[in-house]
Amino acid sequence: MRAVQEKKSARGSWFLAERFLQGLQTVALGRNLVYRERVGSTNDLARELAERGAPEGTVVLAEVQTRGRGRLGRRWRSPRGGLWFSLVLRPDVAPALLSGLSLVVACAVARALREETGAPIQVRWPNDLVLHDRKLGGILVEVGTGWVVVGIGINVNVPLAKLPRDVRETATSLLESLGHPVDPEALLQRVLVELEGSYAAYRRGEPLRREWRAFSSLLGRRVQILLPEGAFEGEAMDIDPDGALVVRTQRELRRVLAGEVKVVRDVAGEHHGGSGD
Ligand code: BT5
Repeated sequence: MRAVQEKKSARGSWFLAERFLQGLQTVALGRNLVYRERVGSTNDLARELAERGAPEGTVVLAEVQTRGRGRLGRRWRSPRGGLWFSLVLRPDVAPALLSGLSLVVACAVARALREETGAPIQVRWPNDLVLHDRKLGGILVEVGTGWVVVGIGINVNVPLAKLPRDVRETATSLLESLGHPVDPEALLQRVLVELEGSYAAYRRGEPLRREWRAFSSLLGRRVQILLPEGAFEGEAMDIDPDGALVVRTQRELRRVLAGEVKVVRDVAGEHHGGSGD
């Protein structure tokens, strides 16, 4: 990949729209690009634009978010050095299929990051990008009438010292893991290309389960599932065609469509291959 050179604008930004668009190899994703050096949340701005008719594929990119959001109103820390962006999509798929969208996106991003860096990035069901079990990024899917906004946050050149202590304990960045900075512009171009391909396959209804399993950081491991109604433990067995996590407890197999997962410890001596759809 391209090395990081001194490609800085007057304000110290790494992003130059003209150069970015010239090197972008997508048909639609990112062709309409809204860049802000600083914004509350790219998801909020993308939602506003989606409501006002922004075309599918619109990307909202910011260098710093002051009110970055995670799921369930949690905060997403977004200092300079990360890739913080949102896509406006208008998928014409059955609402039931939308639950799989964050996995589709997470796998496409993981694939792009692997190709660009060679690092063994995985997806921790349902929406985390992880590297050696530490959180490298997250996906936030928000659904409105006639639009879906997909927010993607990746700790690219973020020094861990820029994250608060509690986040630092479980997070990582490419800078921290690889020991050198990565060109965010080339990374974003690659992510958009991979996303465009996966999104097209998803819209055609193609099975993407093989990839979900191959990228999963959870299969074969002992996990704790946290649900609003309580927690339970079991072994993560599979991801089903709808994108639900299948967990074997002592008594039964349970399908989990949404929730929080923690790895408890590895199940010794068991191997679960990721074959078949
Ligand atoms: C997510 O939420 O992982 C979704 C994050 C989506 C962020 C993108 S950035 C562009 C777009 N605009 C937005 O406003 N959001 C999207 P969740 O699974 O709820 O995880 C949130 C938790 O991750 C927090 O409670 C922290 O513990 C942790 N966290 C916060 N900032 C982090 C960071 N930079 N790196 C790693 N972990 C972080």
